[in-house]
Amino acid sequence: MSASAEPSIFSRIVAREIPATILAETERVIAIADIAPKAPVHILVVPKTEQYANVTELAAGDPGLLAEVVAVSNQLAAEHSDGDFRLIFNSGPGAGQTVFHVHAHVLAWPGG
Ligand code: IU
Repeated sequence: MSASAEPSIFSRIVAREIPATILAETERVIAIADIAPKAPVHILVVPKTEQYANVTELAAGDPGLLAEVVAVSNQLAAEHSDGDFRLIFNSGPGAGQTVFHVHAHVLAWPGG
């Protein structure tokens, strides 16, 4: 858990405490449809641990887990679009980060 006492929104989704459209799940990662999509395909790929607030912490603390996030993102872009995708990690409130449990935004535009 992060410094805050409450589990993050994503931890609550992992625990099935609140609903989400789950598109993929591994032992360490979950992927959900973003509730406010910014592209025709907008998927969040989230490490199940909320130990890392942002991608810099994740890269430093568990590079293998970051690699798994990228691999799952690639697989989902192939399944839900044509394989091309944009991968975004908002890092910090000034960059638009609102959930401080690291997550990748996979954005894709099927058919270009
Ligand atoms: P951000 O990078 O921290 O701003 O991304 C948070 C994302 O989580 C944002 O795109 C929201 O639409 C999305 N989201 C969600 O999919 N389900 C939720 O219950 C909540 C936020 I709260």
